[in-house]
Order: sequence, then structure tokens, then C-alpha cells
Amino acid sequence: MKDSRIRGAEIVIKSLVAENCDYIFGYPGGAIMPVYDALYDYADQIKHVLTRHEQGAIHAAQGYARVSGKVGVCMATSGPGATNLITGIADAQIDSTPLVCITGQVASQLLGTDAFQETDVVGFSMPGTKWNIQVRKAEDIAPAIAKGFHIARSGRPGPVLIDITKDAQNELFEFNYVPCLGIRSYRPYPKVKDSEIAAAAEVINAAKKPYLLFGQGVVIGKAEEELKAFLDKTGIPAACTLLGSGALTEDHPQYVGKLGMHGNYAPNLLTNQCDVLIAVGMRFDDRVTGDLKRYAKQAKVVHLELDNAEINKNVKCEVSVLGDCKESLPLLTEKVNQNAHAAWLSEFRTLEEKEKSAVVSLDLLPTKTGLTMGEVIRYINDYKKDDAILVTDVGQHQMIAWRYFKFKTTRTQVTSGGLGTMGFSLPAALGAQLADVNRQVICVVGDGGIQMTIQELGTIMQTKAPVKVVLLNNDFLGMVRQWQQLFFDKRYSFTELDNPDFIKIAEAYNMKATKVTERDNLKDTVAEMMVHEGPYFLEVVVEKEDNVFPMIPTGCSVEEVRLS
Ligand SMILES: Cc1ncc(C[n+]2csc(CCOP(=O)(O)OP(=O)(O)O)c2C)c(N)n1
Repeated sequence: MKDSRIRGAEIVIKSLVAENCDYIFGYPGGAIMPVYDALYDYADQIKHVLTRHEQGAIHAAQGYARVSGKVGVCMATSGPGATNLITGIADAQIDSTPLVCITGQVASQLLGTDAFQETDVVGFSMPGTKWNIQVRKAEDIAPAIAKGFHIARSGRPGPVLIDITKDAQNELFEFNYVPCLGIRSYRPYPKVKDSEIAAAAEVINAAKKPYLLFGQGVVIGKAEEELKAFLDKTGIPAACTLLGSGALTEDHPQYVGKLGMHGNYAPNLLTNQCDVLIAVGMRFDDRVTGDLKRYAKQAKVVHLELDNAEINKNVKCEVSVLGDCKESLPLLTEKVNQNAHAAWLSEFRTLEEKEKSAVVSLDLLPTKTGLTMGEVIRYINDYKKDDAILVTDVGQHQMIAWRYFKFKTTRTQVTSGGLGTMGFSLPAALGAQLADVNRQVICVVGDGGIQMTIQELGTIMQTKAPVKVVLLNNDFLGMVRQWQQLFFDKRYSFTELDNPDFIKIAEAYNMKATKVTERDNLKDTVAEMMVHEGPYFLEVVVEKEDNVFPMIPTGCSVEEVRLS
């Protein structure tokens, strides 16, 4: 009788196919070679993207996951391949991005011998993953992958790592994939309690100046419509966190702007004037709260949150509503009164005008000679579609792009929010683009960050992903320079960069590349880029020492937000 068993390596691939995984981002090497060999026969069912570095692979998987809403998958060999994933794992954990990372490991009889490229990646990734495991037998591969996908995507999503020894990859076993639908003692979706909804509704109905803050939990929970319905009924003004952007269209009449260190003036300032603060799917990150001792002390806080660990972690709340906001928001909407808060909303609008004249108009319609980052984003807005995706790196350009990009719909931003990982954007943009080739993907990056993963231009070339890369070049590690200017007596310690000819680099990767140094050429070049069919590299030489405002300096209160 024919042996129906297959190698563990093929079980890996068949399990990924069973999970509807259409892309693997990865990089091969000795300990994962059997899996790569198995992959060779599955090219019609699963696409593999060969990045130029494992960090690129995991960031690409993150970009893919954030746009598609699916689990991102990346793969690496043992030792340095595996450790190169660590930054991305930490990034995905803090930004709640669902990932399954598969690493090869030396054969089990070599474990603990300091074998070539042996590293304890399970140990290294333990605190950064939602779950991890080392698999040493072929029979355990499919159950581990099934469990990994379930854990990665359920509840508050996060990264999972599955380390598979080489002998397990080579061992024969029957393939029988049973999807994991639940795990004893793991309850990712706590049921919303009626008593908590009633208590929240009571506080909200009694409020004179209620204010709602929404975060990425709304996007993850696919609760955008539910949020809108709640706002439409209550008339409450709403502001978003960095990762919450897009969950509510910026055209909504109650949308008042962005929170945090470089968010908008009114949303930060008025946090300390509301009487009820309703937080939905956000975790009161210190970039949002500033000094906690002086954060919204006058307000009763109502926190709608899926992860129990976030409740009362940074900000003590009056009422918590534990559960998926997709479920809790409609229950709450039923119980709250129809209302309008026109006078309160107009307080936001008045301060908005102040920010416009002090900051926004100078950024978007500058009169000085040097180009501003803001005007580049203004032109991008002119030519982008509503569902265009902004992918940013970390630094001044990230904050400026976030501030001025017009977010019209959900899942339109990919950025490294919690970890602030420079080098994130280029590979993440590639992953975002492959998640949906029909959407515009604009990667806005600084001259520092692009050089951390610039080799991924090679992956863009090979995949032909039509990513638009916009390099805002100020020849500085701009955000650090800004802090040095404002808080370290302008002592520019190791923040100035001697940069290469980026256009030559981009052209070497076969990209259409243009450098803009004058305002006169900016609009037309952005227009050309946005309609260009393939990948495009636009370098804009911007003013070297521009700063991002408003700003809440570290350790200050939200009400100390500065306009200059
Ligand atoms: C991996 C990593 N190293 C260091 C930092 C600290 N850091 C934050 S912003 C920044 C400067 C970024 O410079 P650039 O990429 O040129 O962007 P700009 O601020 O000029 O727009 C640095 C060094 C970081 N966030 N990530």
C-alpha cells in the first residue's frame, strides 16, 4: 500500500494553505531548507516573497496583516535569521498585529550543543509573543500551526512564533488539519455585561461635556460602523489615537482631530476640560496622556476595552466595559440618550482655528523658501483616492504625514505606533501593497529610517509592487534634532547625516526616481507619481531644521500642549 505520510516540511505548507495564507514573507537558510523545498511544489497555492533581510520579512508581514485584517506570515532560518525577527515581534506585540512567525531550528539531537546557527529563539521571543512553541515532531506541526493562527488573530491580536526542528521537518506523518476553534482557559472575547453597559450609559447620559477617544481597537474589532452609530446618536465629539486614525472618517461632523504628543491642539487641551471621557479600544499610551498625574483628573472615565489588562492600567476608570467594542458599542448606543453638544463642539472648533493660523497654514501653505513636509502631504491628498494607504516610518515625517493625510476610511494607515521602529515603513509598505494591489500605497519615510531597511527596494523591484516611496530628506535625524534644539540647547550631537545619492540608489533598483528641490516642481511631480503604474521613488529635499508642532513636551500635561 502506498505510504500516505508526508514530510513535516510539507505539513507546514499544507497547514498554511489550510489557513488561507496567500503570502509568506521570508528568507531561507540551513535549518528551514526542508520547508523551502516543500514550498517549491506549492507555488500555485501560496506566494513567497523573498525579502532582503528577515526584519524586512516580518515588517512586510505586519503591513500585510494591518491592511488585510488577516494573519501575516513570515519565515526565517535558525540563529541569525530567527533573531532578526525579534524587532518585528516586539513591534507586532505592542501594536496588536496578528502574525505567525515560523523559524527553522537545528535538529533536536543537537539542541543545547551550541550547534551551528543554534539559538534559543523561543527564549528570546518569550516575552514578545502572545504564544510560542518549539516543535520537535512532525505530528505536532499541524496542531501547533492551527493553535498559532487561532491565538494570533483572536481577542487582542499579536505575534506567535513556531520554532520547528530540522528533524521534525524531515519526519514523515499523516496530514490531517483540524482548525483550532478554542482553547481551554483562553477566552479571547469576554461577554459584555449588561450591568457595565447600564453603568456606562448612566454616566454618559448625565454628562455635560462628554468626549470620546478611539483607538485601534475599533479597527481590529471591525466596529467602525458601530462607533459612527454611537456618535451620530449622542453628538459627542471624538478624537483618535495614532493607530485609531481612519476608524472614523475625518469628514464626520463630530471628528475633532488627533491625540498625543504631536496631535492636534484642541483634542489634547480639552481632555482636561471634559466631564466624561469615553475611551474605546485604546490603551492610554504615555504619548497620548502626557503626565498621568495631570491627565483628565476632572473627568469620569468610561473605558470600553477587550483586554482586561488595559483596564485601570494607566488611567483609573469610573466604569469599565470589558469586551469587544463591536458588541459593546451597539448595546451602549441603545441605552444612551439622543443628544447634541453644539456648544461643547464649538469649543474644539475655536481652538482648531488657533492651531490653523499658528501651525497648519505655515506647514501647508508656506511662504518661506524651503519646502515643508506638510506641503508634500497636501499634494498627496490632492491626488490620492479615499482608500489610499499611508505607510510611515518614524520621526518628524511620520507625525507630519499623520497630521495632514486626510483619512477618509478604515485601514488606511500602517505605522509603527508603540515601538517606533525606524526602518519599518519600506517593508511594511511592500506588505501593505501585496495585501491589495489595487489600492494606492504611499510610503513616507525619512532619510534616517530609509537607510535602516533600504535594501528592501530590491524586494519592491522583484515583486514589482507599485509602492510610491516619498523620501522627505532633511539630512538630519530630524525628530532627535528637534528635541536637541528644544531641550538640549541646540547641541546637535550625532544627528546630522551625510547622505548618499538616493536617486542613484533607487534607479539601481530599477525604480522611476525623481528628486524635487524647488516648490515649482512639487505639485506636478507628486501628480506624476500618483498615476505612475509601477513603483516610484520621490525624494523631496525639505527644510533642514523645521519642527513639528503642536507638541506636548515629555513629562508635561496635555494642557501644556505648545503651538511653537
Ligand atoms: C530603530 C530606531 N532607532 C532609533 C530611534 C530613535 N529615533 C526616533 S525618530 C529618529 C530620527 C528619524 O530620522 P529620519 O528617519 O531622518 O526622520 P525625520 O525625523 O527626519 O523625519 C530617531 C533616531 C528609533 N525610533 N528607532
